[in-house]
Amino acid sequence: MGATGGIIERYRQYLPVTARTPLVAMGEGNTPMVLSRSIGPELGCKALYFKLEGCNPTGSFKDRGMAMAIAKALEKGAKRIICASTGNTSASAAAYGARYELRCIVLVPAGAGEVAVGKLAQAMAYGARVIAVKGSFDAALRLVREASARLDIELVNSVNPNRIEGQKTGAFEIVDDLGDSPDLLCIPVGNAGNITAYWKGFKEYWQVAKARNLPRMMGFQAEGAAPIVRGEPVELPVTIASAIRIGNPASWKPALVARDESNGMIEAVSDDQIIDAYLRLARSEGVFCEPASAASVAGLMKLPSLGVPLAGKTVVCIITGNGLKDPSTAERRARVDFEFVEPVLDRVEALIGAPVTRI
Ligand code: AN7
Repeated sequence: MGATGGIIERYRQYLPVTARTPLVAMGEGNTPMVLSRSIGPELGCKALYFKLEGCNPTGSFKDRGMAMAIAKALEKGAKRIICASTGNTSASAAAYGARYELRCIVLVPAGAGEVAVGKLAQAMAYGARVIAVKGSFDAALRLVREASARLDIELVNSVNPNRIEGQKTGAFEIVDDLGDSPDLLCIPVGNAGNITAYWKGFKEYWQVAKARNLPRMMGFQAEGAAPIVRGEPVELPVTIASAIRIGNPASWKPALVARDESNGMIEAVSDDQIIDAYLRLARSEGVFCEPASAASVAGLMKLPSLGVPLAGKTVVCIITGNGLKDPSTAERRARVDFEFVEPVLDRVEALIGAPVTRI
């Protein structure tokens, strides 16, 4: 693999790669599987892993699918790309657009707090044209679907099948690392592209006997933005996890297929449960993710109460995005005040000199 090798080169035999497909890459994929030291043992899991998708080049899992979508866009000679986004898709599209000289247009919901500041800053730094739609993500997605059909602009949302193709490589990596599928895969669900992609990946590896088993797909939506759980679109979705504040997921049907074929479930977690999991991940595992990503762990911690046994199970939680994307949530929710001190050793010692009794 080249120095910037990524998922296309590594998994090209499983991807829609032709002799004319450029090997788009900037180091996406091959993300760490970190063994849980606290939450997994407490739940009685045989092993719980966090797959750190925040280690991708723009800080989220979107880079896997974006690399593939950009490669196919270049192959067919596209000059412009467009997407709607709650933040991470726009950051990823903007980065690959910049690197491969595609003009990038992103439509984001305009309301305050709709998109985390780190993601907007990224998209703007990469030089994307950022247009704030006075409406929801769902309205923005409807607009870009219509605009890309009418204008000559490549749509790079996950309704583009190449996005799903790229993102399924996350499942391949898990099986390559573990030697088989886990018993359970826990994943946040927003527009539902990623749960669709992972299920496709697990099934494809199983079909070629790279895996003996298939996981149960456990998807989690935020309570105030849980259309799949409720069985109807949510007009005004609300949740602190802005990445998954989506009321009418584009991949609704394939997500139901993933759930049902795998004997899985799609359930809701409250914002309090998301924040508890978010802080627990940071404080007991050293994993700083964005709130939407913590929905996978919040969901896992809820499974015993839903009657799903975890004892002896191998579980993977997809940690979809880096915590630095959304610093204001940590600032507001961590509720830890600074302590101030005079620049004098005695004063510092008075604060921190007591022996440590527990770590
Ligand atoms: C961190 O960027 O939809 O269910 O426009 O950023 O595949 O949508 C982001 C989604 C989970 C949900 N975790 O994945 C967007 C966008 C993070 C995310 C999801 C998103 P899907």
